[in-house]
Amino acid sequence: MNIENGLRLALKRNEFRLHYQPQYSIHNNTVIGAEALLRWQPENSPMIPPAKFIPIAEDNGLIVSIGDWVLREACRQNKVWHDAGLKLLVTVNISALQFKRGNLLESVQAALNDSGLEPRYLELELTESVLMFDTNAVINTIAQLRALGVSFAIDDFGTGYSSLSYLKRFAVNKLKIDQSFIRDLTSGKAEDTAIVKAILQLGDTLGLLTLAEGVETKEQAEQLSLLGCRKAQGFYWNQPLPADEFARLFTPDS
Ligand code: G
Ligand code: G
Ligand code: MN
Ligand code: NA
Repeated sequence: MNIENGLRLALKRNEFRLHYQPQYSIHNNTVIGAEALLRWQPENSPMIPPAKFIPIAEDNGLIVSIGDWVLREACRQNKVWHDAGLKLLVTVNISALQFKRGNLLESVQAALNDSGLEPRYLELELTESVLMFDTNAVINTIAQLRALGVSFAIDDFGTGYSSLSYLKRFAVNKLKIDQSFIRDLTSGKAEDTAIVKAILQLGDTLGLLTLAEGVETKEQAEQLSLLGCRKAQGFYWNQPLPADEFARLFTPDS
């Protein structure tokens, strides 16, 4: 079966899973959140990575119903963690088509209502592709969801074309510094340090939170801390983990 046909059946067959990458407060090394990352495990075949199937789902429109499932599952799981005393933010990646074709406001409201998760524990990650079209519709949807208490992050910040103008138009809460800037932070190249500093300062000035993505080494984490960056995620701490492994981070001896 090809990927497209398989994708059509995958929701019905319950073949999607979410993995969760912990997000840390750097200065005290505590987990403050979890980025939900979609995984597809077709029966009797190897896992298909998101880079292989998300672009196809975006092309054929399936990302709208898959995205609804992701929202519901992330909220459901986070409510379970909350009820167990783990009060974390869960962050969910949103595709442009979910704004365009789906009704994101209704989808998010349904996921929150049905799970019982408080809206302030859900954050939506938007990329430039979302922010690039139908500005007014996106601005309105963001405003309505913000009014509910849901927060927004710009993903992969610093890549793409006109990120700075977005900050004026879209009422987001957080900038996720793209991993490409973190990679060379400790290699002695002045440029990446300067860019990371500039993004952190921009966040401070505009009252936006900042989080560094793709931290892979202790040196990078320390350097970020010195630069005043307070939040981060990356392989240095953890890969994206299945929900049960994620929860075990908090009860290491079980
Ligand atoms: O873990 P990684 O290989 O998980 O993810 C690869 C890419 O797929 C990333 O760009 C990530 O943002 C995207 N991605 C992962 N999960 C989702 C999802 O639920 N929805 C959308 N739209 N993109 C996702
Ligand atoms: O596009 P987005 O930022 O949502 O995608 C996150 C992607 O980055 C996922 O594929 C995730 O697995 C990957 N990722 C997370 N931490 C690291 C890291 O430290 N290094 C690298 N190379 N990739 C990472
Ligand atoms: Mn992301
Ligand atoms: Na990113």
